Amino acid sequence: MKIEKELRHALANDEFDVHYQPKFCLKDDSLVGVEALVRWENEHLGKVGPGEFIPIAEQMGLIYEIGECVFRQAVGQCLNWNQWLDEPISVSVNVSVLQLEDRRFVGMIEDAIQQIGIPPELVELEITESVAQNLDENRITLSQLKQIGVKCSIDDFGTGYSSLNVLEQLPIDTLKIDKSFIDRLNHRISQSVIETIIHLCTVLNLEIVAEGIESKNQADVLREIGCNIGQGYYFSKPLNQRDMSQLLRNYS
Ligand code: G
Ligand code: G
Ligand code: NA
Repeated sequence: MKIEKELRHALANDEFDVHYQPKFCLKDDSLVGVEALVRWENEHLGKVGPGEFIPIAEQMGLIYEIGECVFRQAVGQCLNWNQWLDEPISVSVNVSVLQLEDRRFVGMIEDAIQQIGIPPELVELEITESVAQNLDENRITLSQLKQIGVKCSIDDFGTGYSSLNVLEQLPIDTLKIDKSFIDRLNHRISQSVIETIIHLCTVLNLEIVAEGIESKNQADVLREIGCNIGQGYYFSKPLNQRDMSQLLRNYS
């Protein structure tokens, strides 16, 4: 009950912040992009993680507005970084399927990108596999987003109930392999599963991002089997805006 009560005023009180976790090219260790992750700090509740409050915001019908706030903040910040970086970096923003299925969503993304003035190809939307539950409708929405020029990725791939056919049936650009696969990389069979996914993505012309890399060994194995991009605590945990700016300064 308490979270509900505080959540209702959190947007108006400007209580949401965005942290950023960098993504690296596994071949040359360059920083290629950042994933935006919402953070909430409330004066009565303290810090509440997105795993806890996002499902409640979804139930309360607040996720659309919170998502727009996070999107504008993250995309604006990414443009700012790109104005002084030598090599462009992309920003990816997590999107709940409920946001995607809101009829205002595509228009909001288009307006925000135009108003902020970021090249749309630097923006990616991360959507979970549950997007496949409403395949026909969501395929149309993803096509409209593609028209705008933003990229779309399937997040936490391999954890949901979708089958491989979503990969060919949805107009997506990137597949993010879930941490649970990376955790089991030292097992021969798990490694074969990832190799097969990578092979499939190559055929389908999809970029691959490995999530939750925690050791050098995992990064080495992934590089060897052809995964190009990775993120995880081995490289960096999510950082607040100031620390992310500092990290970028050290890289440029
Ligand atoms: O950052 P953390 O590990 O606490 O994130 C927990 C979960 O919350 C992750 O699955 C992540 O994708 C999700 N999440 C983080 N930020 C956002 C956001 O801005 N929007 C949505 N819909 N989910 C988010
Ligand atoms: O579901 P999604 O992939 O969006 O979840 C992202 C969350 O996963 C981030 O909030 C981050 O805190 C967490 N995360 C990122 N990298 C690692 C990692 O290497 N190990 C663990 N345990 N969690 C991670
Ligand atoms: Na994500």
